[in-house]
Amino acid sequence: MSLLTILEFPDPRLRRKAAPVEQVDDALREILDSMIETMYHAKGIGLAATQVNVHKRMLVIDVSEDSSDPMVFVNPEITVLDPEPLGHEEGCLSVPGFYEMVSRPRKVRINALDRRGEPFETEAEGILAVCVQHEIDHLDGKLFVDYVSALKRERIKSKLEKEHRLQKAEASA
Ligand code: GNR
Ligand code: NI
Repeated sequence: MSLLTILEFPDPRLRRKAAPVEQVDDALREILDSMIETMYHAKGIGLAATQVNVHKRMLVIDVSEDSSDPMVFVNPEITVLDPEPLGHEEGCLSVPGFYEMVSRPRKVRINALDRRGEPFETEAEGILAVCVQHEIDHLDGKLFVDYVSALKRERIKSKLEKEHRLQKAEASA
């Protein structure tokens, strides 16, 4: 297991569309375990492979209080069970320091493969529904800032670009 680097907006690699996983093998499980470690280290409740520059359809989530319930979803598909929009303040490890209200369907069914490659199905509401939709967006190259106004998005982009310039300058000093 190892800590992976999380890409940050507006990195164009966050816009790539992830390809379906063909085989759930030890090499894939190794990446999934590193993703779980990286998610806990960054204090996130979810992480999509796209965010660590792996362009495969898989994600990890842990919405438990005590980081005791890591969930793995490979090739996830969602079906909306209740389209009634639920607004939730969202953040993203790829957009550090910014939080915005996003509305999404409040209840979904998730079909996916588990870490053994076995299909499973589960229903999600509340923060799990929010998070799984946020993560699947990542696999499609979409970010929560795409749901806010262009003006807000541009402001966030400028601030993060400035931060990245400062980080680069510090690193080379
Ligand atoms: O850690 C995270 N918290 C969060 C809060 C509200 C809505 C979505 C999220 S996901 C985010 C981690 C992340 O960026 N996953 O892609
Ligand atoms: Ni995110």
